[in-house]
Amino acid sequence: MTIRRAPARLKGNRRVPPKDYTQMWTDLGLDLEAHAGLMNVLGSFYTDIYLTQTNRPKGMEYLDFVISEVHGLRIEELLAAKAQGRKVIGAFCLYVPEEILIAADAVSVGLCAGADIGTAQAEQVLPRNTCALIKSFFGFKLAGLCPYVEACDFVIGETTCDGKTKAYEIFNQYKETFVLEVPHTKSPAATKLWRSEIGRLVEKVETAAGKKITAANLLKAIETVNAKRAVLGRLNLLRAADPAPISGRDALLINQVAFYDDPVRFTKKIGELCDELEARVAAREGVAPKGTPRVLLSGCPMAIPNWKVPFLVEKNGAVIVGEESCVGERGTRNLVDLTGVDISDRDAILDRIAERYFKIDCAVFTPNADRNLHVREMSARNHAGGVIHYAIQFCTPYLMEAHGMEQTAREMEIPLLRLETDYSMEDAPQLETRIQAFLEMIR
Ligand code: BJ8
Repeated sequence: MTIRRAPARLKGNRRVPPKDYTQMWTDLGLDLEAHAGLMNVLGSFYTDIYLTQTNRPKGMEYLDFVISEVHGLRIEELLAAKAQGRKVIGAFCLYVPEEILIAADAVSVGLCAGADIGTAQAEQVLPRNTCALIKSFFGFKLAGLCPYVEACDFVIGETTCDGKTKAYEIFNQYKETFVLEVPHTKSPAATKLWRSEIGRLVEKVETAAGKKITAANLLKAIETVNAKRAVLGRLNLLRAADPAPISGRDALLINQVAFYDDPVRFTKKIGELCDELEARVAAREGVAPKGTPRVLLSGCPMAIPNWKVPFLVEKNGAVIVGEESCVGERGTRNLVDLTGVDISDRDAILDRIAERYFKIDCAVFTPNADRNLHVREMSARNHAGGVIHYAIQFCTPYLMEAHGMEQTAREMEIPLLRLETDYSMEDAPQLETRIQAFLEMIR
């Protein structure tokens, strides 16, 4: 995405003007006109939502830079990796273990999309009452808008919600899609099935990458991904401070970029940002005054550039202090724990990877009490005065779980606001009115 008022690119310490990637996008088969339209819309969106914030941490300049090059430099990096014989593998869900892809020296990229551009094309294939997230990734492919999908050698889908499960059958006609079977309970039989699916994924990745996934490679990959999750965990803890050292918008952006960026570079940069935030906390500095109403977001993932609700919340004088979401703590809590494992035993290491991923509390599971527990923990830890439950329209699993979340919020004696929306901006005024009324309750 080339953003309006894009920061210059950095080469060493030198700033160089933005580069022209037209040839690369043409070679990838993008629809240049549609893509330019997307970049313009996203550019002004980013400027309005992000660059107008005041008192942002300096470390966010790295994120501005990454976003300014998200369809440029990062794609060049992926193509360079491919030129060296590495595979680029895309995924749409948290249940796909990055460690397995990285252990095969592949590059792992997150592919969910958060814009309603391409919806018309998606609706020619999918029912209209499909959730916006599915229509978005589908529409991006059909409209020739996503260089990530085009750069991928293949993508990995999963049997989570019905919409995604069925959409991948069709998506496979446009891009090779390997589907991982995710059970919907955590019974002993389901746990066994999940472990066997991890084995099937290992075989698929090994064959595609032409590389054996060894115990040693897995250990190195686990170290990389654990470090990335640990730094995001550190960021989440720092948000307990009042005044909050970073906005929810910026924290969300960091979590979004975590799906695209090189993991080692990302970890280093976010570590530096956390150092800065620690100094802010010590100096009692923040992005909003002490005592600003604090909100926890809980629900469906918010993929780039789905920033509508966080923007409306913070624009109206609150600060978001946590995301109980796949683009947030649901995706980053729990490291792969190798305690007591024979580190030369590949199967034992894979067991631990399977265990870590099976702890994820997506609403497609039943029962799913852990999610309520996590909302309690996060609200208490980061001192949220209220919870906003965010569900994408037509997302049955999260819409259903809103009921239990209301009960949890009642037990915590904090208010909860249920929002159901899509990726369009049409409902922004109504959402804003409801958010304003909600914030009055927690001031
Ligand atoms: S682990 S939340 S990334 S499945 S919003 S497509 S659930 S109808 S994105 Fe998800 Fe994996 Fe679960 Fe996370 Fe379906 Fe709902 Fe749409 Fe969704």
